[in-house]
Amino acid sequence: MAEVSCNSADECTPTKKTKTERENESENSGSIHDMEFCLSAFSVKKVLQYNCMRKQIYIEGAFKGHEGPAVVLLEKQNFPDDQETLKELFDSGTILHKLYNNDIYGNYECFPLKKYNGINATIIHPATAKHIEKFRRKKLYIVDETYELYQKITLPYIESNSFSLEWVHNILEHKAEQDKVVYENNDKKTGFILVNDLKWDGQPNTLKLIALPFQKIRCIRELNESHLSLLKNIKEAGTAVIARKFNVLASQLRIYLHYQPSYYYLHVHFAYLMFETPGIYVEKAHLLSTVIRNIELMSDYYTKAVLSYVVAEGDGLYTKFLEEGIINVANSKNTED
Ligand code: G7M
Repeated sequence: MAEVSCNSADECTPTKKTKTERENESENSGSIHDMEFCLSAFSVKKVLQYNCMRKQIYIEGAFKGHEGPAVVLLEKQNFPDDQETLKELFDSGTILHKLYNNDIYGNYECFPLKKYNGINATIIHPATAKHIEKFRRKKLYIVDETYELYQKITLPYIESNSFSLEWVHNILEHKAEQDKVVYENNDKKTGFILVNDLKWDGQPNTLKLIALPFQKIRCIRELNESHLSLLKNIKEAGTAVIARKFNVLASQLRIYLHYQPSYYYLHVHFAYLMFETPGIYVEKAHLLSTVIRNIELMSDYYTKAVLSYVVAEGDGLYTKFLEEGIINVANSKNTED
């Protein structure tokens, strides 16, 4: 991609030139990616999402002279961690401004060399309404689901709206991803397949696998004493094979189930403990060891427990809980618009 550097709209020759060329034409309807442009042509309409943990901002706006909305995602880059590059980061060209100090603690603002100041920019243009909706930060609501609510609202909803489980059946029936299978035990009651998670890039520090049982169970709400041997086998055989093949100890693994999951075919996640993968929050992840212990203490634990989870504004389950008055937004103050 050609580098376009400009400090102000006036300095931005590539855009001016293309604009001049088009002066007698109607506003351009093609994508900006087909020509040179600079960010000063972007006017901000709305911040769709701001994530301070990931250091990301999603902005909706438009490029002057280009038809249609655009979405710009800006994301701060990771720090280099190899010795050679770090040497350059601590270079005399790096500017340090002291903000304050107290005793042995000092707070500084630091401006590294330009090449370490980069921001990743993803630009979608022309963006569709679907893109804008996808990136718009939705309001989240906690639902404390009792077993009665599960039967009345959640179960009918998931029975009619779930994602297809074709990919799960393909793995269990050896029709797909066989090269990604790490372990298989085909006992009907306690057997399972351990397979690389679709999202795993194969790097040891992001290790992520999933165990798919041969027994068909929808989700943790259905678990009881009869499933203990299966759950224990998944834990023991899964950790043993991961230690053998990937040299990761059982004590370095986060082993959990999701409620609500994306796919209603019970599966167990095995992820490297130091990898903070999405979906490990308290309102979603249930540690396998806790699930096993809960059932040992009370066989029908999961038909008695309140399971809390998050629904996002506009989701199918959100709408159902709203209709039933379980989520009440009547007096909610809009804090983000
Ligand atoms: O949120 P939930 O617990 O349902 O997570 C499902 C997991 O299955 C995610 O971690 C996905 O990355 C993973 N996954 C989804 N699909 C469609 C596939 C697939 O086709 N193959 C494999 N190996 N993993 C998948």
